[in-house]
Amino acid sequence: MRALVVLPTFNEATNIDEVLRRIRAAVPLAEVLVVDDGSPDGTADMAESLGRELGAITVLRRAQKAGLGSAYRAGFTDGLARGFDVLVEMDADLSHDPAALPALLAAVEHGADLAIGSRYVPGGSIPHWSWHRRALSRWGNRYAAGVLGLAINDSTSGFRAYRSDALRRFDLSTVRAEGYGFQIEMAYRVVRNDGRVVEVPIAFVDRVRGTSKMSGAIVAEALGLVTVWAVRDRVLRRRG
Ligand SMILES: Nc1nc2c(ncn2[C@@H]2O[C@H](COP(=O)(O)OP(=O)(O)O)[C@@H](O)[C@H]2O)c(=O)[nH]1
Ligand SMILES: [Mg+2]
Repeated sequence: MRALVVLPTFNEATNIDEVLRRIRAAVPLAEVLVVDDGSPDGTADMAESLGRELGAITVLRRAQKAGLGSAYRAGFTDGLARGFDVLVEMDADLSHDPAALPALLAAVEHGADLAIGSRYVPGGSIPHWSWHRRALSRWGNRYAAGVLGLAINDSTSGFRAYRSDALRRFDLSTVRAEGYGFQIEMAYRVVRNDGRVVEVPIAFVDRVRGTSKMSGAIVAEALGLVTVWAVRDRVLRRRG
């Protein structure tokens, strides 16, 4: 299966070299699409020059920072148009170990429509997190799964592989969320279109270099949207 790894970047100049080399080493046949939102630190130029050295790396340059969800929507639209069979989501900050890519791709090859790199299945872990960060993430996940009726332990994980045909069953441009909400919304759409989700254990490590772009507002967006979807879909079901 032809796979495209979509890598959104904003100011990842300290990580882009290592992450691209490790992706190439882990999955030599996969192509990479870096979606950069005008990083002032020159990430896009570095990615392009690495592309000339390593091959099969393209850079989608967007004018300004427009959010993670919007970067993935643009990257997936491009990957679907170019006919890739599998589209991969991963962070560029090395929190997601490229060595886990073969297991995610194998899960899709064996029939999953969405393979999620999961921290909350046996074998998964988050070695560096404090108990309160862990609790927020764990209970956020339980809340989303509970109200949306999703049998997924880690629907906020951003390390995952989609079968392209599963994404063709709905209109990507109608997916609205940006941060963790985007991950939940995409999983929810796949499930509601009869897609099969498989969770593959991963260890999620904190970034060592560069800074996080996530914020409390993004957590609030996710919780708010999950509640809105749950209420909306309950009302729609009741109306038949
Ligand atoms: N293109 C693009 N990439 C982004 C944006 N926000 C975050 N990213 C990238 O998305 C990935 C995850 O972001 P990060 O800040 O590490 O989030 P965290 O892991 O939840 O703290 C990283 O590769 C970021 O560079 C954005 O607005 N546009
Ligand atoms: Mg990160």
